Amino acid sequence: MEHTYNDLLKEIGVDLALHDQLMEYNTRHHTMSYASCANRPAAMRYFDESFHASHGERVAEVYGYRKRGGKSIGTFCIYVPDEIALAAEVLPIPLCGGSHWSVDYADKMFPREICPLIRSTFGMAFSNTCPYKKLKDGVVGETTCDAKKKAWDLLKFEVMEVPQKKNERDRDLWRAEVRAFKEYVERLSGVRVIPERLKASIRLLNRKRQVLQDINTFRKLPNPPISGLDALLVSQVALNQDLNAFMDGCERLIEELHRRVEDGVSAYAMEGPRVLIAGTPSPMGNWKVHYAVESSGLQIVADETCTGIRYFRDLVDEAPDDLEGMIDAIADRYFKIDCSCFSPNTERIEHVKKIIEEYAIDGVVQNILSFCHGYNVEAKVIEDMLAGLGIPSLKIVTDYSYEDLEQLKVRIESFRELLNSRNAA
Ligand code: BJ8
Repeated sequence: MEHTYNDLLKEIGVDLALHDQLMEYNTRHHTMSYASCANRPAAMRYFDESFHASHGERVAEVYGYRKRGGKSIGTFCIYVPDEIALAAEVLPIPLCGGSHWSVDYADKMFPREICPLIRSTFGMAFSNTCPYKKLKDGVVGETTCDAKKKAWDLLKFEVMEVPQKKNERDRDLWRAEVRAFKEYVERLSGVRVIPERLKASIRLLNRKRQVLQDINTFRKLPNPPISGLDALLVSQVALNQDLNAFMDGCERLIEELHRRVEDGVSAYAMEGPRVLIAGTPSPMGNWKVHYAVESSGLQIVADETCTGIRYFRDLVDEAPDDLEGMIDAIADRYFKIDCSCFSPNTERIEHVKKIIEEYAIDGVVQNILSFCHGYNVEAKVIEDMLAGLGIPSLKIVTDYSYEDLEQLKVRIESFRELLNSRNAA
């Protein structure tokens, strides 16, 4: 384990001994998961390094930014509009945890019967192993699932109200919330959001999403040059690293993927059924289900999650030039996100159908985090829709621990056999 940043981590209140344990745990699972990949692009090195840098070099960058007077906020959900934060010179830091190592530390405040994403995130904060704990000037939660909503109450965070339906009056409420968020970040930094700055941040984040779309387009090919595990790592890194460095890393990857396609190089050693992962996100540290699926001979060619298509599918309309028009365009883009907290969530069904067609999906694995009632209940709607299309699906409800890995693999292998027999017929 590298100790280059220990002085800094200590200065910002990180418990070094526990932090070493956390990093040892995460590194072990990262190594195990990615050692299973047959043929990784060389350009993935940047993303592997970024996994470590998120607890070292990136921390130093954020620290330096704040030392120079910059402001930052912690966030937990892709509903928080980064464009507006950046236009007010506030750096958003997504804080969702994906490691099983920290979940028990959440007992200090939270019941055990809630989603591991929430427990892992706050377990890191309570054990003083989250390096960003003291590197922020505010925290913004959102009214998505019940567990998150109530967590924000306990912790007294700033909260954006995400409506639960998608009618016109809900859109108006959301537009008002986005305007309130603008005022919040302006107050925090003392920097007014002006049209020029907002336009620039809209373009920057559209470019970031476009780059992610470009990478994922390669996954539509019959022999994908990038695996599902690698595509997941790219999405995880997207949430933490410096934007320009991230996009440079993606450009290098795209160039290599083009070369691989020309040379007929696949990321997979053998052919296998093409699957879509649908459901809850897999933040940094959580590679379990992707590892179980791909090491069982399936190819994950798309992720219908917030660490996948849900994050980069929609761009902000760049046509408006006036401030109000731009804010509405941003609000409308985020309002298209099809989280299971919406009722009804018909857009999600249509989106899944579209992915199945575009990515030539043979089967769907619904990956649901334990105690995520929204995605778990909605899984039945997805399953019924898939049955109507003749697409087999497998629902996995699991947490971050690796205890059930072998059981998962047994279920996934029989799912692979089912898909293989259908493909052979
Ligand atoms: S837009 S999926 S990032 S809320 S998995 S904490 S929903 S109990 S993470 Fe999410 Fe925003 Fe929705 Fe995406 Fe709750 Fe479910 Fe846990 Fe979740």
